[in-house]
Amino acid sequence: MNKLSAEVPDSNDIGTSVLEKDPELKEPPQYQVILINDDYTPMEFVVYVLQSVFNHNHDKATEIMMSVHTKGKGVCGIFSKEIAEMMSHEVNELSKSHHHPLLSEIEPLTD
Ligand code: TYC
Repeated sequence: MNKLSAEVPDSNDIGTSVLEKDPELKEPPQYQVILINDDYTPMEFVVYVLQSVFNHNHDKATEIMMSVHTKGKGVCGIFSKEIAEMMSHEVNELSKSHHHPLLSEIEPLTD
């Protein structure tokens, strides 16, 4: 096979990427961990959770907390399904152990 022909796709390859052809080569699905607003959890506790669970710095944690506070929901991070489930569970348990109603959930990321 010469150099040129190697660069020309077969006719049945046109319009089909490698990722579309073989499901085993697809990127794993990603999940968003969503924080939900409530009227009772102290703002500082939400900032603490965002720093300790998601490793956000104080400024970023405050920005996410204020966005959730004003909009009702917000994204804390994007992970594989297993990691997102673990992070969300950690938030919910931490919140429960401090007797706050703060809740998170996971949502598949659609692109
Ligand atoms: N709304 C809460 C308050 O006014 C703060 C808060 C922010 C609670 C984000 C939950 O996910 C949350 N104290």
